[in-house]
Amino acid sequence: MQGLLKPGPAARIRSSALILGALLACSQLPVEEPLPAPGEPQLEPAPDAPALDRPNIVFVFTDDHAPHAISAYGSVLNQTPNIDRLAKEGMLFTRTFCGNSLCAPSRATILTGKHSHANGHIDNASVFDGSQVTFPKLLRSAGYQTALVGKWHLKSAPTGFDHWEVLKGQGPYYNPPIRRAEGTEQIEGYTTEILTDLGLDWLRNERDPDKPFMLMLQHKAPHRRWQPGPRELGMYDDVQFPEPSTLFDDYEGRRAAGMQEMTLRDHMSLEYDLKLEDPGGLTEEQLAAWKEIYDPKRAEFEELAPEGDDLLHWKYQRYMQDYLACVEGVDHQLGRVLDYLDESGLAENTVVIYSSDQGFYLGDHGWYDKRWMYEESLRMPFIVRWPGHTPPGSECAALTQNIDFGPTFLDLAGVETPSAMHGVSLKPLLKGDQPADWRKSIYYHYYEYPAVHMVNRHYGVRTERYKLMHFYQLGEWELFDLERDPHELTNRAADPSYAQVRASLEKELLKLQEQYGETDPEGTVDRIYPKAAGAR
Ligand SMILES: [Ca+2]
Repeated sequence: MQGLLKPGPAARIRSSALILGALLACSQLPVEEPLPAPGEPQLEPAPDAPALDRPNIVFVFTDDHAPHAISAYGSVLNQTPNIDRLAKEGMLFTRTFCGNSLCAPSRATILTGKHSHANGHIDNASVFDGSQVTFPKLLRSAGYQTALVGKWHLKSAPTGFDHWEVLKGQGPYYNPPIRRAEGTEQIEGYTTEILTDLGLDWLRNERDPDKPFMLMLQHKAPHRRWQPGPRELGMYDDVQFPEPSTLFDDYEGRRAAGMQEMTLRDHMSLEYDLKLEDPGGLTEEQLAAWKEIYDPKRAEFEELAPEGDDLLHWKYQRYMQDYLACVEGVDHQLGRVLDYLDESGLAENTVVIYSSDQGFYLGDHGWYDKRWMYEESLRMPFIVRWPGHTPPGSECAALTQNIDFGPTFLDLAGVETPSAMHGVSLKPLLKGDQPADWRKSIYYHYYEYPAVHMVNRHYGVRTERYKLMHFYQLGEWELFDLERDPHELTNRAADPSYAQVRASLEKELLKLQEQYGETDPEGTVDRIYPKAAGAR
């Protein structure tokens, strides 16, 4: 079944006028009024806002996929041909950052266009307040069909979607229970492939072809515990990966960094993370395929019995084999989505985005996981293909954040962004124009402490060149000159030659906290969890 009409040359010439018309029409929508709950009839698009000219949006979103494991971002570890294809045909953002490097908070920020303290979802223990204004709700009110497939992770039932089917919690890599409004169904197979099947099935068979659509296809992979699919099992077994230069970091001058519990050396589990034990939940057939690959690895480990630095070298290689095989699964499945868009004729009027909720440590600083404002976990991959608009193969280095995703999707649909959202539309950037008054810094705040991995709470500011972080529970400041010290190994906070830089960054940080309304940053946790204050 054909979806949206493929506009011919004449239609394309008219499209900008129609988009403007749609924008004017939609800008009159009273966005603060109650929005339809799931299942309720949605508003019809205004008569002068022809649905066929508004672009569809396909948001392919993964979990914990660091940009430095994407070849378009210069990975020295792996190839990601399908993500690279998107970059070749669209725009790759080199400075897109999360505001709080954690799974659920990043998702809540994307939905609401607000930093964590304002949407209330400051950590993974939070329950998302689904009554908030979100970009899917606004798109739905403007006549878009909205669908969510995959990892949700926000505990409360999804709101703002015509169609949703999500993993329960984190979801497993194999045989996932899929939660829908009408109940839960377990589907046999590999989760990355199943979610893609479900997303494609909705595109092919379930949506209304007369309306524009927005699909969020959100994978579990490559989240911990990194279980490759049948197609990718063992694919990197003969590869020796280059180690990051900071694998043996001693955290000198960075007290908080020395206090965490997320090193490959001491905290990555041989049994759970590196599969010296078989994972549960596999069918007989899946387990047989698994054991064929992993039993020899176990035998090799027992024979080598590595210790000390040798064990760290061994762990890094095993970690990368599994993590990158999960990435390969994601990349392969993205290829299926891109192929379908081509075959169906939808590609021409569909904006495709590839992103992930935050970056990740791939042995950098000796770590796995995320949470820190250091570069590897602060960065998000963000690649956008908007046919006829994004210059193919282009790069954008403007400072951008996950608060901007929602406003951008709204703008693409001609819907006005509510002023309460912190983010701004990236549409001018997508067309190759950077406004002269574009932001000069981004804000960050991580709250989940004490908790797994024991990363202290911190907030901070990053400009194009510098980063200032405040670990306020420790009274510690860190300042990095990213131009001279891209791996953030030398803390300049107390360096007199950086005193002026620090003063200016402190001022910028205060400015951002005022702008975003986090005027009591050290009290945010107590405000959001008044009863648990002190216990968290
Ligand atoms: Ca994540």
